[in-house]
Amino acid sequence: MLEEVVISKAIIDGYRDKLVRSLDVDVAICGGGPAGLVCAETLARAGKKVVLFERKLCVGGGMWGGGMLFNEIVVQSKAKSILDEYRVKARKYKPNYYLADSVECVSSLAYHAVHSGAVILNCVSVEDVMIRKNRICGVVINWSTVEIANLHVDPLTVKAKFVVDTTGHPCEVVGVVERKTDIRLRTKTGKILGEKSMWADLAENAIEKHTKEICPGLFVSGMCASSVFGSPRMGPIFGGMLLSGKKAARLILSRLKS
Ligand code: 48F
Repeated sequence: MLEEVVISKAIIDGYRDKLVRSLDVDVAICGGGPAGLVCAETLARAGKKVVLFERKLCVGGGMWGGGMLFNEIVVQSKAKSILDEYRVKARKYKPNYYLADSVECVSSLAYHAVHSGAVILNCVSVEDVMIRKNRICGVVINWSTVEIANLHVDPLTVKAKFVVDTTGHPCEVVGVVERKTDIRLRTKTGKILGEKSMWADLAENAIEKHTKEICPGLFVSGMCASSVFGSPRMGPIFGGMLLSGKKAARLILSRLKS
């Protein structure tokens, strides 16, 4: 016999466990697009305590829609090994151009992130950061439904040794730091430089360089790094996002070691 109340209690207990485990972590990742998912998986696989917050019901960000809803993505040779690592079938289109099914890509990145031990909390938005001694040391979260309904409900707070902004084009977490604090960002002006118009080659080459600690305790990765450093957008080529997620994880792993 199945009892509805037991089903309800199982769900509440299971979620409570994940939430409590996520209150004090090595790394809090804000945004579950391709960069955030790769970063989460790489850190979790290395044994780190990772939580990823995603505003929407589903992770994957801009990857599902490929280019203009044609659900195929392009990845250049440099990042093809990451598709292999996540067991995504990559089809060679021309030298240096691989095609992959965007649904297969998102599903595989998400599966591997959770399977490696990262906690993904969907429908949760990061609305602020926690700061001590001019260092970002956590994030402030709320249900996305509270945000969408514009309800006056106070948030909860998560402590993290490092925070990663992978919120994509709007670079929301860095935006909060810029708006609410005197902390100088490590850009030319100390402020967000803002995304430029399409130039895939330039943008894809720049994104790894711009994946870095933007201010103490806060890293930028993926399209967020491009926006913060004033790089062009690149459209539906995703190698840079995957490589950037890996690089952010590598940098944080070496910081956690030291
Ligand atoms: O936009 P998104 O896919 O970022 P990305 O990983 O990849 C960029 C590409 O998809 C594409 C591109 C490729 O060349 O240009 O745009 O850098 O994923 C960002 C995710 O963050 C979530 C948002 O819903 C999306 O799934 N997000 C944004 N703001 C918040 C957030 C927030 N404040 N709290 C939680 N999640």
